[in-house]
Amino acid sequence: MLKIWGRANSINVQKVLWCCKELNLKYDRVDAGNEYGVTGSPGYRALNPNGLVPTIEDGDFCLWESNVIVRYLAHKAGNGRLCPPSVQLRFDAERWMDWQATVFWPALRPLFIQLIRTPQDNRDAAVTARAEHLSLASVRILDTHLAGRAFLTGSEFTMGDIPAAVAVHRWYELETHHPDLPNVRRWYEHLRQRKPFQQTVMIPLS
Ligand SMILES: N[C@@H](CCC(=O)N[C@@H](CS)C(=O)NCC(=O)O)C(=O)O
Repeated sequence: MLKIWGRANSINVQKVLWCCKELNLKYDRVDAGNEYGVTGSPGYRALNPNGLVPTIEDGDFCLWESNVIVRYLAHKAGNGRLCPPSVQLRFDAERWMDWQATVFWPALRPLFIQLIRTPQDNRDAAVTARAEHLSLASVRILDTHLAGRAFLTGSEFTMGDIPAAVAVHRWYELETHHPDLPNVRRWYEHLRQRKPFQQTVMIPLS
């Protein structure tokens, strides 16, 4: 059976868990990372030299990098769901996955670290303000793109929605200014109705 290493509260693990639930893939998840440790052990480092989560083992095959794991599972088990058969739609989805990893999450992560992981007295107002500004700029990009589209690549839910949506969930959960962004809100509210999203992403931030 597919083995997933990583704590369930990690944004990057959640992408993989959500994808598995969408595809009805069974898996064994092993807690690893932060308070669970494990990731520093020689055995884990042999699987993932970064010492980060998630990592998967699919039989003899080991893979890390959350968005690549989502791509792999969608391609392998999706039968055209999640990973679109159309080359252009597929790379459209991949573009949003890379954008989440290289633009949106680097903007939002400092805000998450400040507001969730840093005691109030130790917070840095300048870091928070900059992260609020940059995060909102990313969410506005999504809002503009989602005008007239149900999902990021068009009418179908794909793997391209997964990374952006886990980050948008965090943005809405954080105590920050949430201006009215009707297209993002509609897309997010739809995703909140999906059971796999409820089961894997809609848990308290920690
Ligand atoms: N680019 C990597 C980043 C992985 C990453 O930063 N994982 C975080 C959790 S979200 C981690 O392992 N943090 C240290 C820990 O949990 O011990 C991916 O997308 O998989």
